[in-house]
Amino acid sequence: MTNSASDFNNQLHPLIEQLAGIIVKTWKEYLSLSPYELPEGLGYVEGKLEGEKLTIQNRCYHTPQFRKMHLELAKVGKSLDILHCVMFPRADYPLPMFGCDIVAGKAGISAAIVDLSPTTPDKTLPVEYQRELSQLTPLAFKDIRQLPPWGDIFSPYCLFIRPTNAQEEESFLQRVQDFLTIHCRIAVKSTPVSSSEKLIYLEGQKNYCLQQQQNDKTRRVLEKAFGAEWAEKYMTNVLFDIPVAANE
Ligand code: 18B
Repeated sequence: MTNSASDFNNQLHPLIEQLAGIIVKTWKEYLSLSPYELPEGLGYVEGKLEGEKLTIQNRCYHTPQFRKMHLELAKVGKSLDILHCVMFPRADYPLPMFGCDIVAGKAGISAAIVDLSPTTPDKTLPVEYQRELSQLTPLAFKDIRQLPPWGDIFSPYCLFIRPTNAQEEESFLQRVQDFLTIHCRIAVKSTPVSSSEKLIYLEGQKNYCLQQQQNDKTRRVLEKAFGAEWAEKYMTNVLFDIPVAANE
């Protein structure tokens, strides 16, 4: 993939293009990136969803602090553009999960979500994160969306909206940039925990992935284009693969 997914024949929704650019730029600014190889054949994929072509492009890195940083851009014909991004910390770093999803349909963006989600058993964010996040300027959005039941993994700082105008789209971009910058700054200064404590964070990440795997809306899009078996494999191996202690 090139810098802002410009090798897609058709352009993606402008907010997705912009956010993809911001994510990669911020990663490069703060972190020391190495390429991460996705499972064979899953870097670029094409399928057919109800007669429309589904194209998926993945961009993936790892760093000393992060096992896998995944940015995915998907396009379903002319009707649906999706940005998906997750940063999986190495389990011996006591860090939350950064996650972001934008779903843009014909009528505009229906879902824009960003969070730094806890990986501790008490489901609270580390104090440095709470301090930084609580100092961000409060933003007003008209259409705040309700999280599904599996969304109990998200923090109180989770933002889940349907932007109602250009100003709100801009505010959402700003908030993702804020979350990402806070996360990268704290991550590069953090130090690894003991091997027994690591198991706790591993469990937290496992719970995050198992809950995200329950997102039927994501699954349905993938199933229609590629079939149930492929969708299951993609959700559990690429989107939300559960980390294994030995690989960390
Ligand atoms: N997701 N999303 O990433 N999802 O991956 N997404 C939808 O308006 C895809 C993440 C999240 O209300 C929708 O309702 C596809 C991450 C939540 O039940 C569609 C891919 C997070 C909802 C897709 C993808 C996340 C949601 C319906 C792979 C958060 C609402 C759009 C490229 C950190 C779920 C709508 C609900 C919705 C599809 C959240 C179509 C295919 C990382 C909470």
